[in-house]
Amino acid sequence: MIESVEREAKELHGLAAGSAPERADWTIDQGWDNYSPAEHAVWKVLFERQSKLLPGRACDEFVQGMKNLPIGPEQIPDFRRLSEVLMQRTGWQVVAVPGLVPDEVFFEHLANRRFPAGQFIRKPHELDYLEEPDVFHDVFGHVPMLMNPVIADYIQAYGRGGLRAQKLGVLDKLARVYWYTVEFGLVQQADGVRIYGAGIASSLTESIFSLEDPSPNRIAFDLERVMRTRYRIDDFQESYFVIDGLDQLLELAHIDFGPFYDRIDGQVEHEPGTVLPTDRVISRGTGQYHRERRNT
Ligand code: HBI
Ligand code: FE
Repeated sequence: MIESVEREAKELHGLAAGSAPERADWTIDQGWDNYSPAEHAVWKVLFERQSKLLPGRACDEFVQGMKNLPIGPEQIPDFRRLSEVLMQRTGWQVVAVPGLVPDEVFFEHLANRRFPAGQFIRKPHELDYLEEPDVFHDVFGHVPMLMNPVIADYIQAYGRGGLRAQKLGVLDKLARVYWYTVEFGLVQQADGVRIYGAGIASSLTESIFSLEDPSPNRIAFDLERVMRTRYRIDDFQESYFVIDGLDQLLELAHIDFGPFYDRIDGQVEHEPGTVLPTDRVISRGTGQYHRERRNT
């Protein structure tokens, strides 16, 4: 997946290999006035069903961030208004892109505290299906967390780290850290394990699966362990990694990943569902969900 993002991004947006998008940074105008009532209605369906699910499941920081943003059920949010609020809180902006963008374009935006958000919204018949990130995933899932100063710094560090990891040829390792934190991370709170990953927070089915289903493993986050663990892009995760609190990401934003890349170079990689003797297991999954999927 990683190697092919540039080609994939161009294919998805009808650009011939070798041709360039209108702007070099792939941004487009959100064109907020052009969303149709039907598109706002899709947002409303998604917003309402997620808002009903997330109390007691999303972490406190997510709920707090959402509360302080101009995001509501009636309309697809206007990126200009989101950016005004975000800029004051954490110095971030939201910019519109057509969907997936090439890795280095993505990293360059993050390194400059610009969050590229898909401009389009999924069609009514594909509410639970996404080939690339749309405005619901990006805005509902990611933007509330960007109101938190720790996440704000962590995602910027990921952008900088991505540009470096590309040069070192270890992007696959770094991408796993992003995947298992920013996209599919869980966090231990005083009152239980909660969601902070945007891929979960923006998904009806995975919000429930990740926390309540007996099938997946829930394992304490460990950087080296996660760097060595493959992930699934086409289905629920087989393992979720749980941080002790968002401050754990603060450390990750500041440490040098270089020695970790050196240490794991050439070591075996772990399958998504593997549990290791060295893992601190929070709940060991039955694996039933993915076993049944493989058998049908
Ligand atoms: N583009 N819009 C968008 N959103 C992403 O999350 C994204 C991307 N391009 C590349 C990418 N993610 C990943 O392949 C990197 O994080 C490794
Ligand atoms: Fe995402």
